[in-house]
Amino acid sequence: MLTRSPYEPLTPTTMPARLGGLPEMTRRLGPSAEWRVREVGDGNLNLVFIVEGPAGSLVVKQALPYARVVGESWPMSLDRAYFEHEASMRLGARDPGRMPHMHLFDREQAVQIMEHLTPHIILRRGLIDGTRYPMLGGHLGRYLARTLFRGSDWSMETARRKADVALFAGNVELCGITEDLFFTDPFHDCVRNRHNPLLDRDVIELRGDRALKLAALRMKTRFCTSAQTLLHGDLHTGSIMVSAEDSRVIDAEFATYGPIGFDIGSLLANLWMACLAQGALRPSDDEATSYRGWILALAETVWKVFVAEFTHLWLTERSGILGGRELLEHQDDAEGAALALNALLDEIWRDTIGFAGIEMHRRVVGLAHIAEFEAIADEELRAGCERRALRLGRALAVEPERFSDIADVSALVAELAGRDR
Ligand code: SR1
Ligand code: MG
Repeated sequence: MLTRSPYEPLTPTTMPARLGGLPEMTRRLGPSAEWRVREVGDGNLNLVFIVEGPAGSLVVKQALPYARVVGESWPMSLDRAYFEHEASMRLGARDPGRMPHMHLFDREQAVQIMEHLTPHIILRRGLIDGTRYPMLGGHLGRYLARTLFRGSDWSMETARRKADVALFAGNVELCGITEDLFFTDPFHDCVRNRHNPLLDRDVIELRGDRALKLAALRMKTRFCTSAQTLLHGDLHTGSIMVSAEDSRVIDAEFATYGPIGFDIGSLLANLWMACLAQGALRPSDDEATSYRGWILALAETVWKVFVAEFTHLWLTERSGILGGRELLEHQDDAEGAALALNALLDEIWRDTIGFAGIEMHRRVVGLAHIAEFEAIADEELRAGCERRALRLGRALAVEPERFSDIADVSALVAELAGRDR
C-alpha cells in the first residue's frame, strides 16, 4: 500500500510526501526531497508523471475515476489499472523486453510505478516528425506474433486459459468502451462523436451506408464472440514508444480476450492513416512520397514478420488445447498441418483488414481522433486526408476480397495519398 488513506489522485506537489517512503522509489531516484515531478499524460484516460531524482528517473501512472478526455461527467472504474497491470505482466512475459519494466503496483491507489523509457518518444509523434526507425517493423511483427500466439488456445492449456478468460472478463468497462467507440458510435448520430465540419456531407452519407454498417456489425460480432487470445486491446501508434534501437508497447488497460486480427488491424490502420497525413505534414511532395514509402514498407514488414514468427511458433510451440498434433503431424500429415495453418492465417488477415477499416472510421468521425490529422491546421487539407481515410477504411471493411495481400493495401494507400495536394 502506498498510503493507508482511500484513493486520491497524485499531484507533483503531493508525490514526494506520499511516495517518498517507498524503497522502490528512493532506491532508484534518491531522497524524495530532491525529486522533480512533471505530469506529462497526454492520453485520454490517466495521469502520467515523470519523477526525476539524483540517482535516476521513473514513471508513475495513476488511473483517474473518470475519463480524462471528457472529464468527471464520464465516471470510470479505477480497476482498469489492475487489468492493465495483469495484462502487462502476461504480454511482457510472452515477448520479453517489449513492455516497460514494472517496479510496483498498488491497486487501492490505481498506481503503477515503472521504468522511465528514455530517450524514447511516442511513435505517433515520430511519424508526425518524419523519423525512421529501422528496427521497428521486426520488433512489432515479433511482438504481435508472440503475444497473440502465446495467449491463445494453440499455446495455453485448458485450466490456465479458462481462469484467464474469466479474469479478463472482469474488464467490462473498458471492453464496453471499445464495443461502443469502435463499432457503434461512428455509424450513428451519437453525442460522443465529433468531426471536422467540412466532412458534414460525408458523415451523412456514411450513416446511410448500409453495406458499411453491416460490415461494422460483422466486425463487432468477431470482436465480441471470437475470444482467440489475450489482446493488448488498444494497439495504436500512441501505445508504442520508440528510440533509434528500441521499441516498447505501453498502455494495455483495454486488454480483453478477442480475435488475433484486432491488435494487428488497429496498428496497421494507424500506420496507414499516418501515410495519408504525410502530404500535409512534410514540407515538400518529394519528402511526403519518400516518407510515405517508408511507412508503407514498415506496415508490410510488421505483417510479414508477424506471419513468419507466428508460423514458426505454430509449428514449434503448438502444445495447447488446439495443438492438434494427434490428428496431423503424429499421423505424418505435414500437408494437413500446412492447410490448417494457412486457413488460420487467412482468417487473421481478413479480420486484420476488417478491424483496420473500422479503426479508420472511429478516428475520423468518433470520439478519439489521431494527432497526425489533428496536427494539420488547414481545415481543407485536413478534411482531404480524413476523407481519404474514410475511403480506405470503407474499402477495407466492406470489400475485403479486394485485398488478398498487404501489397494490395499499400497500392491503394499510395494511390489515395497521391491525390494529396
Ligand atoms: C474514453 S477512451 C477513448 C479512447 O482512448 C483510448 O486510447 C482508446 O483508444 C479509447 O477508445
Ligand atoms: Mg492508451
